[in-house]
Amino acid sequence: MARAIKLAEQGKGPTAPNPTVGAVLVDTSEGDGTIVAEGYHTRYGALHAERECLADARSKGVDPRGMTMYVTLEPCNHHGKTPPCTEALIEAGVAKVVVGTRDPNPVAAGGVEKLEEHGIKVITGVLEEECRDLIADFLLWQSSHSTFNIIKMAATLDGKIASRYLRPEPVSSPESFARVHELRARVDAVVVGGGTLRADNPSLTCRAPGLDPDFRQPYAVVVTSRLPDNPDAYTLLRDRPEQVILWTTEAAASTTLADELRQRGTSVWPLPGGPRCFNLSVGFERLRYSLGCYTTLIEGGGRFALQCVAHGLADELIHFVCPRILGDNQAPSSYFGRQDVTMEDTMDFRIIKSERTGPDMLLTMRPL
Ligand code: AOF
Ligand code: ZN
Repeated sequence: MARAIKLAEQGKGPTAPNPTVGAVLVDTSEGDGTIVAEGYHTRYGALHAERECLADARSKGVDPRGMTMYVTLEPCNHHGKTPPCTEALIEAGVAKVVVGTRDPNPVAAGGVEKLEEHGIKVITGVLEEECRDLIADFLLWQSSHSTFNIIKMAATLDGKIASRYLRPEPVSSPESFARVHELRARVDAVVVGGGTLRADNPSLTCRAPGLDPDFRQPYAVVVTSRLPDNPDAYTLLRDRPEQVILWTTEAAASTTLADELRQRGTSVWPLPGGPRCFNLSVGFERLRYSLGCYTTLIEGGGRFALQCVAHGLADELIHFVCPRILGDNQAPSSYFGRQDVTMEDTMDFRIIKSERTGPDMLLTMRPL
């Protein structure tokens, strides 16, 4: 199942809003068995993991009859964009199916019962928590149709994301940077606060190697009560104005400056609430409904990130811990903006993955 999860992770991004699913076929005729075929759901509308895995078996001349399939999600039992996976498994003569977690989509569910009716042995709930973590975006989508928002942070050991001079200097290692670009390749929008625009003048593009020729860069969203009156000074607004969305106050959105920015192709969206208390969920909803965004990457700064967490808008935290100490309390922290809080008021997370990226540590977390 762990291997099936690894395979599934490769589909993150292009499968949205479908789940990422992985499957392996195991020949158990000897010992604990060996993996003889693999597959995963590669993109929305494509073959499901089980059918990919069976096709892999066929291409290798492997007969799945009597074998065991491990699949991270309950095989579907419906005619969607593809025919039911249950039918493929029954026809192939698979003897046993091990399922990570049940499908929360009522339309597709029921695969377990269907397989059992056809005499296939089914075991469910293997590495269930990991399999549910794998599809947290799909679970959210099924329950609320909201965007899945990931906060990315890179901070020193003392939690600093820049020096007090706010220069665009790297905090994390080149290996961590490479991971950020992989992340940007699989999200639909990158969201930053106005401070980050002004301090870093970022491009917010994905520059991962080996991008498809038709790769579309994620939209860039900047949240600011002060609209930029010198757009040519900013890489984003100069190079790809039509992919930039400015979230601002209702007052700022109805100025001539806003209209000038719109004439250059940039979108200016008013958000209810004032500066520092924007109703951000209105913006995320509009990203979803107007632009078809499923996943967003929030890339700072610390005040904006805290607002997102405080409003329950952060679904995942990706935090690079860089083994360096700045030691200056005037330098901005990864999360700030609250006052009068005690340890009873912390916002708490669960670490679902920890790994090394060069000299740094990368923690992936979900809100508790
Ligand atoms: C599986 N294996 O690999 C996936 C499943 O429109 P369709 O035909 O692609 O069906 C999408 C639904 O099927 C999706 O909402 C989810 O319930 C299930 N996804 N099921 O057996 C897979 N991706
Ligand atoms: Zn299926």
